[in-house]
Amino acid sequence: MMESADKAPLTVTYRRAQDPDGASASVVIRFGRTCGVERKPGRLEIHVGLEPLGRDTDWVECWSLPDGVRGETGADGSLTYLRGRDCLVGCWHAPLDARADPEPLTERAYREILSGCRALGFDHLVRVWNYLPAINDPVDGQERYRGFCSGRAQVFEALPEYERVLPAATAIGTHSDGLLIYFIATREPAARIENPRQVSAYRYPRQYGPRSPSFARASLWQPGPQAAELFISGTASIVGHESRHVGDLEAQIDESLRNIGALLEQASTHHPVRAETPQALSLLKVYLRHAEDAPAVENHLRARLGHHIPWLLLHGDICREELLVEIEGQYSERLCEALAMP
Ligand code: 3EB
Repeated sequence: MMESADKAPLTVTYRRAQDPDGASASVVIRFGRTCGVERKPGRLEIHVGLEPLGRDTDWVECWSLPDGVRGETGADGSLTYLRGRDCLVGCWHAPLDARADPEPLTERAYREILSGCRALGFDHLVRVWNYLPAINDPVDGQERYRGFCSGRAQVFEALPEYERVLPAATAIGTHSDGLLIYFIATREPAARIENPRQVSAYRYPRQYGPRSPSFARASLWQPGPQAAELFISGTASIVGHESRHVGDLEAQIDESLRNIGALLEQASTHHPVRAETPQALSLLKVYLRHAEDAPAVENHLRARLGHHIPWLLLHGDICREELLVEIEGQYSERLCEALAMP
């Protein structure tokens, strides 16, 4: 018998919007023009304001809790959440003036997210997705992404030993409106993993903004002795702290994949993770600055990764203006299930 702690605490799949198997998901993430969150009985529906790209665009992302459990939903101000046994999924959403500095709203969002997680008994933020419009536009002489980083850093940097509690993250510019942040929080802390090829984002030099981006390159959640969820942050063509291959889409993809490979190698020093190359990932999400690059990206990813890994292509702005593409991923280890297979 498998210990229930070794079951997937959260299974993430990409499905066709019409797939009836998606009906039992606890969290559904939809892509398109609108941005917001809907609370339904036993279910959250998160609308990310990023248009899907590529040959097939009718995908949704489904998250399921183990044993067909739906989870219990709730809301408190701008925060909507779904509570499972081992994890909390939340979504913070509020209108954001596309011409204003996002700093104060971001600070409020993170205060409310951290206090909400604590109040519900899930103290550890392991993975966060941040979406806001016009991320590269200047406001008061500074890129809006930098204001976002300042607001977020004010909350995280006030925590004791904050570098050890930063979540894995993605921050992408939408063509929609509002600040939308969704996240996974757990009862037990996750391990943080940094990339030896890159300066940790929270130590970026000041040339990238007055406050460093508050995120870990990856986080490793181990809900049981034989199970692990590795969340890989949005990963771009950055080596050290510098952007590489400016203007070269395929080289940026390859550099991002090398960075992901380096993270997997780091993660594989933690039992029970066994993956060492990006081909082992269970899912990928690719953000593309220019919609017209989609066919080239699909071809290149197929050449590098084959046909087996599901990926989604989304139209969004990377938070360094010179970068064309960013890739995030997830890797799930289920040692028991894998050994049980013939
Ligand atoms: C980078 O590595 C690229 O601010 O939360 C990637 C993932 C990036 C997350 C964030 C930013 C963030 O700096 C940008």
